[in-house]
Amino acid sequence: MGIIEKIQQIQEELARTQKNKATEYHIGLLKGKLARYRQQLLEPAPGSSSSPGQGFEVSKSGDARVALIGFPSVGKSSLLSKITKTKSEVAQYAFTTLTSVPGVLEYNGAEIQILDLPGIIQGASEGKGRGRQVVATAKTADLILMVLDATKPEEQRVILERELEAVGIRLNKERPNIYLKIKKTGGVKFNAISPPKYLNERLVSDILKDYKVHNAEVLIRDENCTVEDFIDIINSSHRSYIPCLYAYNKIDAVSLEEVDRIARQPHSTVISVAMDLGLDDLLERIWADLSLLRIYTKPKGQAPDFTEPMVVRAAHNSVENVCDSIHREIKNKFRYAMVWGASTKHSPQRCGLQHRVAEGDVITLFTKS
Ligand SMILES: Nc1nc2c(ncn2[C@@H]2O[C@H](COP(=O)(O)OP(=O)(O)OP(=O)(O)O)[C@@H](O)[C@H]2O)c(=O)[nH]1
Ligand SMILES: [Mg+2]
Repeated sequence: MGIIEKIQQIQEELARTQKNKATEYHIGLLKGKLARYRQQLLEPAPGSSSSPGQGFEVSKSGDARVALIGFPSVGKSSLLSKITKTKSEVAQYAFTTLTSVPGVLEYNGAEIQILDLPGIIQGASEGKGRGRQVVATAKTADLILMVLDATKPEEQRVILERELEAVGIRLNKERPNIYLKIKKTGGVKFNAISPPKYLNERLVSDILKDYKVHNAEVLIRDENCTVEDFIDIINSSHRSYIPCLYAYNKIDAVSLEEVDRIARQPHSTVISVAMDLGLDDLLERIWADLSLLRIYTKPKGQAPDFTEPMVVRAAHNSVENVCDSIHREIKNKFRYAMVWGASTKHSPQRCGLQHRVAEGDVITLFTKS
């Protein structure tokens, strides 16, 4: 039996099995197996040198990358052509775009790479169309901008979410708070900070066994962690936690009430590329979801240049990160930094490499000559 048949078999069994306390354990094991086969499916066949993204990957540039993911003809290329200087072919028929087309969005002094991609459909993650390459590229993005047709909003969103999930992308979700360390001996040691609602020692050990892990330390730090969360932790090298913004395009084609309803959904924004509606708001939302900070460097004895910010990620905002984004060698010569702004108690404040900067801070680096 091939992997696809095995996957189908498990999916059928999951569909037939009623969810209740008695079947919880069995369902958990099935889910673990399913994730393992899905992973095998995504790995290139032994002997073939091609990775799923090959011949497709555009090199990363700028301060961040946003991938446009959506069904054919929802207006991805129209959007790229509108918000960047790049022109990507637009047409009425499906599958107009056949490869990835990068453009640059200049915003708040940052350069944000926007990747227009071919449309994807149900089955993309299993290799339909250029789906495999598209979802593999999506995995490299700092933000997924899911472009949806406002005339069929839910149906497209649910299918695309499922396709991205299938390749290990987790949208708008934090990495589950579970500690797992695989060991050489000692069996499975199971601990939890408070009694987990959906996990127990037997289930966790048996899922691990299916992955041929017999010795490990497991600590469930959050009682709400699910079986899916635990499976994600086992497969953590194949999981990407990426923020996602849903952009509903073509609102010129639906009623005001419908626009209002869609706009209230979480992580959602409504636009009409054709009618130029909602685009400023969209850019603001992209910026916010990327969590970028603007830092201004001030040469000693001169005024800072507020026209040219340095852009750093909110998650990597130490003075050391600032040094690294200027030059690889700088931190070796680092003595201290003077920082003005929201991150300091008084301005200026003398700071070390570990200090974390905030949006709008001004910084001067003092180095050994
Ligand atoms: N009514 C309406 N039509 C739009 C809007 N934006 C784009 N379109 C039309 O939708 C069609 C498809 O646009 P594209 O930008 O090529 O769509 P795509 O998502 O890039 O499609 P693929 O490359 O095939 O995946 C074109 O005829 C556009 O003119 C909009 O806001 N409103
Ligand atoms: Mg296109």
